This record gives sequence, C-alpha cells and structure tokens, in this order.
Amino acid sequence: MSMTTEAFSDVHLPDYPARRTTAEYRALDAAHHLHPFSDMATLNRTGSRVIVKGQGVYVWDSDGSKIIDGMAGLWCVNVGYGRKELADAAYRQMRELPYYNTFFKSTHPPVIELSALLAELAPAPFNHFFYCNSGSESNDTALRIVHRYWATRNKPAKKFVIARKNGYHGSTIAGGTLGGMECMHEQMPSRMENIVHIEQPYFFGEAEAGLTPEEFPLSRAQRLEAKILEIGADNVAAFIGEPFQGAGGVIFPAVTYWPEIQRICRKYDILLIADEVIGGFGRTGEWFAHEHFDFEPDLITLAKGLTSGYMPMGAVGLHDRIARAVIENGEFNHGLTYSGHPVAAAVALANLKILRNENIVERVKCDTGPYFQQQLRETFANHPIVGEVSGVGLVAGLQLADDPATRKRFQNGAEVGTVCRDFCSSGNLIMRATGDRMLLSPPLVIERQEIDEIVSKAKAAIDATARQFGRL
Ligand code: PXG
Repeated sequence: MSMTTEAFSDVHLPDYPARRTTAEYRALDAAHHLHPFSDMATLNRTGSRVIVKGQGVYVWDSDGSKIIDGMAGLWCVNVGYGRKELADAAYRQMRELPYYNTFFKSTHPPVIELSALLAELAPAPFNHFFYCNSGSESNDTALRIVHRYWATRNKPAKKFVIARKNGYHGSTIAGGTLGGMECMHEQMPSRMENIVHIEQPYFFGEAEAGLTPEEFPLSRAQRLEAKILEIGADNVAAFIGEPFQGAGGVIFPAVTYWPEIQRICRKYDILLIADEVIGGFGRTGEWFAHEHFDFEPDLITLAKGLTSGYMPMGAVGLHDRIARAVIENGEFNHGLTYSGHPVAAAVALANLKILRNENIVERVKCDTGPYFQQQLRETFANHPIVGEVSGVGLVAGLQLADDPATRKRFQNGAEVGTVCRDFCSSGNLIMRATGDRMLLSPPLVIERQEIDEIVSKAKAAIDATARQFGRL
C-alpha cells in the first residue's frame, strides 16, 4: 500500500529524520531496539508495526494503513492525537525555560499553575501534589510518603503494604513488587520487602461457590481484613489498589467492594492508596475513578492522562491530613531531577484545560460512555464466546469464554486472546488482550460514529476468533 499524503503532510522539517521504508525500519528496529515486555527473538522474526502519525482517535502505520486506536496508546491519549495546543504549549515552554529544577528553594510558573489546577479538579481534600516522570515512580513516591507519614506519627513499625494479585502498579522494583503479576515477580529475584498480596475481586474468573455477584466482592474485601489480622494492624502501613484493574483485564468490582475496603482501612488505621494511573482524568466519566466507586483514598497516584501521554509525567496527590504530616515534620528526602519538569507541566496544564474547557469528562459520563457501554452490551449479548462485558465510561473488558452461560473459560485462553488481538490488528483496530480478556480504552474525545467503528471491528474480530475455534 502506498503512503497517503494526508498521513504524512506535516513532516517537512529540515532536521526530521528521512523516511525509510517499512522494511528498513524493521531491520534497524530489530538490530538495535529492545522493546518492553517482548520476546525479542520472536518479534524480530515478524517485525513490529511502525506507527508514524496520529490524529484524533486514529494512528497510521508506515504502510499508510489507518488504524482506529481502541486503547488510546497505552490507556493515556485521553484528548486524542494531534492536539496543536499541546504542541504549542511544549514549544513555548521550551523556548522560555526548557528546564529548571524544583529543588533548593526553586520553583517555576508551569508547576505552580499545574498544582493549582489539579487542586481545583481533584476532590476537595486533595490540595498538594508531588511530581515524577511515570506511573511507576508515582507509586514509588507514594510508598515513600506512606513511610514518612507513619514515621511522623511515631509508628515506624507500620511497614507492610498490602496489594492485590493481578494488580499492576508499574515496572520499577517497587512498582513491580506492588503489582501482582507473577511473570514479573519470577524475573525479580530481589523484590521490595514487606509487600504482600491478597486475592482480586474478579468474579467471572474466581467466583466462590455459593456466593452471589453481590456477596463475592465483600468476601474479597474480607481478605484484606484477614491479612491485616495475620500481619498485625500495628505493622501494616497501607493498602494499594487500582479502582478498577486495567492491565489485569479491566476487572470492575461490584459497588460494594471499595466502601468495604475503605471501612477496613479506617478500622485498622491503614492508609488507602488509589492507583489512578489509568482511572484518572475522565476514563470512567468522573475525573477520578475513586469518585465513581465512591470512596476516599489518602493518596492518589497519577500519570498517563495527566499529559494525555504527550509528555512523560507522574504525580501523587495527597489528602490534606497526609500533606500536613509531610509538610510539618521537616525534610522529605525524596525527589527526581525532573520532578515538576516545566515542559511536562506546561503540557499537562494545557491538556487539563482541554479536558475541562471542552467538557470532555462530562461527555464521557452522559453521552459517549453510556453509548459505548450500551453498544458493546447489545452487540455481544448472547455471543457464543463472550461471557461478560465489564466497564463504565470509556473503558471495557470483554471476557472470552468457552461456555459463557456456565462461565467456563477456554483452556488455552491466552492463545484465544492472542488470536483475537491479531484479528483486530489485521482489521485495523487496536484492542489489547490480557489472557482471555479483550480490553478497550479509546481516547475520551471519541465520537459516536467512531464508537460504532470500534464495536463493529471488535465484533468482526471476535466472530472470526469464534469461527477459528469452531464456535460459530
Ligand atoms: N499503575 C497503573 C494502574 C498502570 O496501569 C502504571 C502504574 C505504571 O505506569 P508507567 O508510566 O510507569 O508505565 C501503570 C502502567 C498494558 C500496559 O499493556 C499498562 C501499563 C503500562 C504499560 C502497558 O496494559 N500501565
């Protein structure tokens, strides 16, 4: 296929790397680039898809194919691709002040304005923000704050952090340890100390005999209480969880789960960290996912949608009572060269203004979100291999199942998921597979007809998968 001029029209900068053919890109990529979470030998045999441009909810590859991005990059491009305001904000800030630090009694306008705007957008008790470069670092930072908090309260024995199996909190040593991904733990012979995991609230996959879908999440929340009692509340510092699990399969707990988790944390004086790296900035139709699930964390960790992925940036939001303890008790010995990087902060600020001024989050809540959920549920009701559609707003998980009625899963679930993902890819839809769950999380600016395109392409891919495995 030839390259379209539409796709590449603006790449005429004198110092922009010359375009190569897809084959040339693939050869160079295979020769010099190690990809994250990839089996490089296998990948290099087929070659990667080379993505060269994005606009709105679409990206284009180096062969000129136009692909609808059902994943907003990696759950991050909330305002969609090609927003000139964000490029302009970066350009202006790079010319004005490309870098200065926030150590040693310094600060700068972009980080000041960003912090003030975040305090305005976040729920009332979140008025202070600490910056870093990624979601992983925001979770590392949250741990530092938690331990600092308990030190200031004269409870240094409170060291244990409880997280969940199949949670995802990043890929630094702390993030990877907090996460409950066994394949990652296997490759991390030294992990962080004092981190333990409890079971996830995944009803479809782990239902307990005799428990209804309403009782199950309470039973899973009780695992937290049991773990606290096992370790001793005096030794437990915090519980961390994603309000809904993203990379783990868009696992949506029933409404009873989080209020019960919060009740248990309060009862035993344990801090509650909501990892809002995916859920934050409008994904559920609320600004933050914990608002959807109706609980109040002590710390929120942020990244991705903070800049819509246009610049790397992470942050931690502190509840007033935690902020007070950190502020009023001397030096907090943590920080990164790029904490509050001015260009990232300027881009985040422009991004949040787009989300706010264009009422994008409200539209997800009242229009596009309900439409997306309804279209998916109608399209896949009674489908021979779809056992569940979970999600709210613009995030969804589709459970592939051998027998949806009895919740029987495919024995080779991961293979079925991979086949389905490959059908999506050849149909020019980006949909992610986690084992036997298919995940969607499109840009929040998506329009109804683009939702229709995603749903019909997803249907074609899932039908093709059902045919391949003899179910249709
Ligand atoms: N918390 C959550 C909930 C995440 O989803 C991180 C922390 C770590 O963020 P950084 O910026 O350090 O990557 C994440 C990241 C996937 C996928 O395939 C998901 C993430 C990252 C890469 C791939 O679903 N989530």
